[in-house]
Amino acid sequence: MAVEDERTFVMVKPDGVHRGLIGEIISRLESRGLKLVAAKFMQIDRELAEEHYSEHTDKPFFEELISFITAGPVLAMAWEGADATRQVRRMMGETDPAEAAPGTIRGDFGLDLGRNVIHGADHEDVGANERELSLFFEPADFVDYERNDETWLYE
Ligand code: D4T
Repeated sequence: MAVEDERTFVMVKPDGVHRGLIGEIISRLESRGLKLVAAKFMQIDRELAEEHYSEHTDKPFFEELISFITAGPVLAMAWEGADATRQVRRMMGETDPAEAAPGTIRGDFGLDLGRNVIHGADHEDVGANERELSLFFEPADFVDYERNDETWLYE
């Protein structure tokens, strides 16, 4: 069984939570074969938001981004699977929901760049997963188990 488990950080943003999309999003990731290994339903404070989005500090949309991500609860998660980071990004679609392909999460559930429902660590930024996972989780938060269907998910 070639399970090259890669662990990736995913978050349902406040718009996704308020719009009742948590179940839909988890369902898509689960059905794809990814494995949920940590989850935290929480309110992000300003300090964590600024740290999480530190790469955007100087961008004109930074303040709006911070107030949006702290405006309601989020569901922070860690998912594992082969090529997990890139596969989650593909399932999310383009950053701007208006450009995201139908069939992707943003393409099916969003219309506005500032309300794009979901975050996933950037697969082109090699340190992103480690950085973001450690911002939101302690090592003990990750649950080690095998999905019962792994034999049928991976050759
Ligand atoms: P996140 O980080 O939220 O998963 O989005 P992406 O990884 O797909 O995209 P990003 O880091 O470039 O943007 C972060 C966040 O900022 C919002 N945003 C972005 C915005 O409000 N206005 C903008 O012009 C841009 C580029 C949307 C996502």
